[in-house]
Amino acid sequence: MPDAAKPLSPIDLRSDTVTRPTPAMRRAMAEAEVGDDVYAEDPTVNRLQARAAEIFEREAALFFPSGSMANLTAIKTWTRHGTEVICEAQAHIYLYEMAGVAAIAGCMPNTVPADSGVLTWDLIEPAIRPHIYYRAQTALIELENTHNMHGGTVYPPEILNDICDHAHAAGLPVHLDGARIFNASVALGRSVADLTRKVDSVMFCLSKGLGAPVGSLLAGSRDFIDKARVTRKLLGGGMRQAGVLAAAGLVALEETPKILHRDHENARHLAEGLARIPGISIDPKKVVTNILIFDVTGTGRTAADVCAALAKQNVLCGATGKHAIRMVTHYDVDRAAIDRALAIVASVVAPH
Ligand code: TLP
Repeated sequence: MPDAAKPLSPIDLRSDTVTRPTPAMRRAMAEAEVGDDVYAEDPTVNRLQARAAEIFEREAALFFPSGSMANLTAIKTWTRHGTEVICEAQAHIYLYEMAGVAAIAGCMPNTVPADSGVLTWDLIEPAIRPHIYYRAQTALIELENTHNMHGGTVYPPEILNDICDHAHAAGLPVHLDGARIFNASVALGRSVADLTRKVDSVMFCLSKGLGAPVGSLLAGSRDFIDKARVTRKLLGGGMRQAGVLAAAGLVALEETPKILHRDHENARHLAEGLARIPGISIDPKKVVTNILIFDVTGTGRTAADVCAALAKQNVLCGATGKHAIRMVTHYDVDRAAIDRALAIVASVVAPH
């Protein structure tokens, strides 16, 4: 078939979760040494956990099948039924984790809206419940870095550290949903250990921009991780020969952070192109990592309608509001594909 007639593969900007494992990851999976991880005998899982603990400069880390299970495990380990968890109003744990905070951990989310998703102590403090026996008690503060639904925004480290200092003085632990903490690290030019030093536990995903097929880790003190292992088993997350997954995770952890900057450059380029299309509004300066959310009100169409029209042209993305669309860059979408996507968006939203 001549090239021109070959259908182009979809440009999948729905999420960085769509990345396929690289040949190096697949090789590592095929060759992985394995054992039963419920007995803590899988050498590859143990290696991944030790390496994650080392990178985050923590005593221990624990491997999970998903970020949602790792967040839920942390929340359930830090809290008791009938207590409250403070989080940002568009936090992933609040919007996209099946109300697990309430349904399984038995906690009430106490949500606090923040510009760009970045909470400050001034916003958090009034949400802390007074120590009165007839009030549900605040048990945990949860933060998200980068913040997904605010367009991949990054916490200024001094703000995050200040929240932790005040929380600790108030006797409260802080859990960080760092699904994309490596993106924050690349955007700020600071190590993940540095950015997460003061939080009591941190979750990060191998299966987002880092490109592994499966897996997230929870890192913290030895005592906390020992307790989290019990919670993980309670949730059904004890895995057996999980080394085949951890092997890909190790490759992702060592190799992909070095190239994440390309995703950020592509996201900024995409945002700049979108900002030039009549009817679309986005501030490219606010796009600092690999997620962008733009508004299509000016096109006179809904986000769902624009996404459906784009899908017909092989550009995949998702509506996050009536007029809001999210696109996420990752290593399976290169600059040429971004330029192709921009041309298609321009033609789809152009008045007929
Ligand atoms: N996010 C997914 C969707 O669920 C929205 C995505 O496509 O971005 N924390 C954050 C900040 C996340 O963005 C996600 C996944 C998770 C946790 C959960 O991770 P998984 O999907 O592994 O359970």
